[in-house]
Amino acid sequence: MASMQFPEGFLWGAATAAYQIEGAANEGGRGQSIWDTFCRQPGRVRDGATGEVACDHYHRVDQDIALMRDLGLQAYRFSVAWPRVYPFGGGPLNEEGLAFYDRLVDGLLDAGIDPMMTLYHWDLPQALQDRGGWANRDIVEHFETYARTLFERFRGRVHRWVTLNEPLIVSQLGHLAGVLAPGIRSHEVNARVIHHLLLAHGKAVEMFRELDMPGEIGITNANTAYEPYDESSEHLAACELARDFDSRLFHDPIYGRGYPASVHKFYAERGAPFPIEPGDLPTIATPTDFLGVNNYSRRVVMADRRPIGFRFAEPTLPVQPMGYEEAPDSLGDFVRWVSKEYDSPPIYITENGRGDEDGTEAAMLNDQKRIELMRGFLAGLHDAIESGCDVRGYYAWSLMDNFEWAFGYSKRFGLVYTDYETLERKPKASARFYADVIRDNGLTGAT
Ligand code: GCO
Repeated sequence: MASMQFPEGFLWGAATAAYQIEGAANEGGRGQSIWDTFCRQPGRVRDGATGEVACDHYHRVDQDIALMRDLGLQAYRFSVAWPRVYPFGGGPLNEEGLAFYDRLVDGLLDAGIDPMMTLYHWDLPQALQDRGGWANRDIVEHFETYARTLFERFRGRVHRWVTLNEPLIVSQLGHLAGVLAPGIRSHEVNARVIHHLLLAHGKAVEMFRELDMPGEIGITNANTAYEPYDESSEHLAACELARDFDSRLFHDPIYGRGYPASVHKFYAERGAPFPIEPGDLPTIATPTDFLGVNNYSRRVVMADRRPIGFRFAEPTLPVQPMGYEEAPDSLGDFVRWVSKEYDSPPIYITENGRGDEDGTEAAMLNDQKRIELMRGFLAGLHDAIESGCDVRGYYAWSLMDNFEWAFGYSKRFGLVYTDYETLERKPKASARFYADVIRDNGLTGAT
């Protein structure tokens, strides 16, 4: 393979999220989150798994930072558990929770690793859910209080901030399909959730500016690269519709275009219009500094009259344990699409990777399929950058195997293997591959 050098200063990192790795769910003054509740409900999570221990990162933070340093990571994306900071959502602040993140951030800085902090990666305090959660407009104010606390505390130490992780998944899978916490299935609730997520994001960005925070702020969206089944006008139109309901729903409002007309109409027709109040859309469109892009795969889209006007074609590429097509081009393709659609925003790839079905330790450690797919993703990303897309960094999902939400511990996304009995961490073949990528700032013949 020809050598593929990434731009100078390109940032190489890995990502995790609080509920997926921290454990210590009942320690340090942490309150309950909607994920603690969801995991306790029979049948919600595979094998009845919970995040109570997870990777026990809460107790092993120093060791995990040393691991990152050994891999040569330049950056690390993590999320803060809202219920560690405000155990009841609003109300009293838990200093012990903040102290944990002090230790993490200071440890990263000492190790020369750039911290990227995500404010919300799905673990809403249960106390707020009890008052309607994201469907209740009051949540926006609680989110502002929480964001302000973190901005003030970590000002000057954290330079890259992500407001929300994947609001599309929070809404669609949490409030429409009901397969993730809080497990609700309602168009009416979902329309409210979508709007309040976006509004909370916008308010946090406004506050970041008001506080004159040093650094950068953006949002991380979930993305699929959509391809039309063929170039016929009906399939092309169906593909655009899929993009409306998925990509444009959480990008258009942020880039000042309001909600896509097709999605607006869909919810209005179901008696569930977006609860937009005067001033909301400009707040949501407060300019950000970068766009966080998560991408794992693609979908081929066909026209279909029911229910919305499109459906997904049967996979033609090999299918991974997560059900995703093994589609190495999807990352570069999506980056090209989003760059063209929204006038080339600066981008960080905030997640990208591959999940294995749990198996023997030896098989998990020799993760050649992950290496092969990462190589393909990175080659496609390199092409997109060569063609002018402004991509500034890449965070692999994930640093280590962890709690994969409703799949429990049955799927392994880590560069590092987690032994859930001993909690020992062991770098996989992909960790060594990735360490070489970082050292060489790209793919060389050797990697
Ligand atoms: C997401 C979440 C991660 C997942 C990862 C693998 O993108 O869904 O941010 O928490 O673990 O994507 O499915």
